[in-house]
Amino acid sequence: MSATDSPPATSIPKLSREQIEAYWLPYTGNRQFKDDPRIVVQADGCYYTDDKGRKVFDGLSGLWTCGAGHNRAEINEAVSKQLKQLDFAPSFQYGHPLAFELANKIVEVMPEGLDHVFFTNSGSESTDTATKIARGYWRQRGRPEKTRIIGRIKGYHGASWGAISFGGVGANRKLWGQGMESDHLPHTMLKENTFTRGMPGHGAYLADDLEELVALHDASNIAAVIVEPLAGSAGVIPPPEGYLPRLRKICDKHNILLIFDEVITAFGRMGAWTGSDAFGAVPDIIGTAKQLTNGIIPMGAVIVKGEIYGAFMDAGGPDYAIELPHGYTYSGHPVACAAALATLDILHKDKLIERVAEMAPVFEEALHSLRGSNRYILDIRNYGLAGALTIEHVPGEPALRPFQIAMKCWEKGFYVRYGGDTIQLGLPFIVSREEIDAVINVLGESIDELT
Ligand code: PXG
Repeated sequence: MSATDSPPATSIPKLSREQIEAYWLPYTGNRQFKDDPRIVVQADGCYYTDDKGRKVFDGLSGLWTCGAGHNRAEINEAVSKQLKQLDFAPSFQYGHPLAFELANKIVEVMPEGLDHVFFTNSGSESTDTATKIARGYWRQRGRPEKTRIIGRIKGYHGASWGAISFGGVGANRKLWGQGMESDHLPHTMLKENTFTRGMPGHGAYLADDLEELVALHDASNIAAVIVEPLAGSAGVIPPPEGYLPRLRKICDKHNILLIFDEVITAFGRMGAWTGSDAFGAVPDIIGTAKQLTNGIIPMGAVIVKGEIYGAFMDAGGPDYAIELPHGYTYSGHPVACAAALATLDILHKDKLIERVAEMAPVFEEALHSLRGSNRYILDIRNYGLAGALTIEHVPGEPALRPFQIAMKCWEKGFYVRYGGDTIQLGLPFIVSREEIDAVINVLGESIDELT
């Protein structure tokens, strides 16, 4: 892999306690962190360098973002070239060439029929946009009462008011309550599926719960169902075989739009361009972010079927009128477009989607080798280059052991994600067999060291 040389990390001054205090970190235990900060100062390939000069393996590709590896020369060059060419362009009422080029390149790798792209800056904005488009679609089609969004328990769709409502993470609602009308399908983690490799065999029937929710709310009040094809931050929950096609069928039967939140699954992590491709079901709307720019510039994209785009155009009034009163100052930012184009180019040129598919069985074998030999592992799940362990709770403290395990890994030079009662891995697409073995060994050792 070619990477540009990066400057030495030694020139970075150490942060004082006061400097550490001013920053309120997101989704972080700030008090613990500030007592024992974990600071990274440099990244290259599959590795970070921390402020003590240690090399740390990146076991989550940043935050599921940097599959092509850090410090990719092609992306860096595209970004710096773009900064000199056109550093910003207004996206309301004006355009620039890269946004059109990127929209076309994205459509090329999306399932057939999803052929219009709306740009956002994050996963939260993508799911907000997708659900707003779904509600707006029904209004434009003369069905204004179709407003409710059905999510799934354990689903994570971001931090916006909408996403904490149709998302299924209790902790996100504890402080803020429910922001919009929604309801939830059951999650698909079943006892009989524990330690399944890849897609579990049981649970397609759980899609039928949508029929129950239709009976409760009536389809006339439901705009859309939103699910992650593979639930990521809940702890890597691959869909049961047949589940997503069944959900698609029930949505069709009741005229409910189906949205896939592909913020983690799009652009390669599943060993396919999308989760839709990997799992054999085509939604009406796909939301993406993260891997689109290899994480280096914030950007997301929402891709919709022509029929949905058409509904807004048909109902748009005079042709100078705005059909969708929605957008962001930084939608289609030229520098983000340059980063995304270079990223897609790398994914194609280096055959990274194929590489994920090739390395997935190696990762699966290594991850599942932890079964039995280590205490506290209640389940192991994986698909593509995503995997997770469920860790037995300390009574009343489900998140304690995963935190302790991740800290031990960090001390040993490995960054893994801890969340709830899970440990998650989202390996870089360029990971080697040796690196897979190394991260799994360290994970096993760290679990064994727990008291
Ligand atoms: N949808 C999905 C499926 C996500 O995973 C979002 C939306 C929100 O994206 P933004 O860009 O607004 O943060 C996410 C974000 C983890 C982890 O460890 C997952 C996310 C973020 C940070 C950590 O699993 N997902």
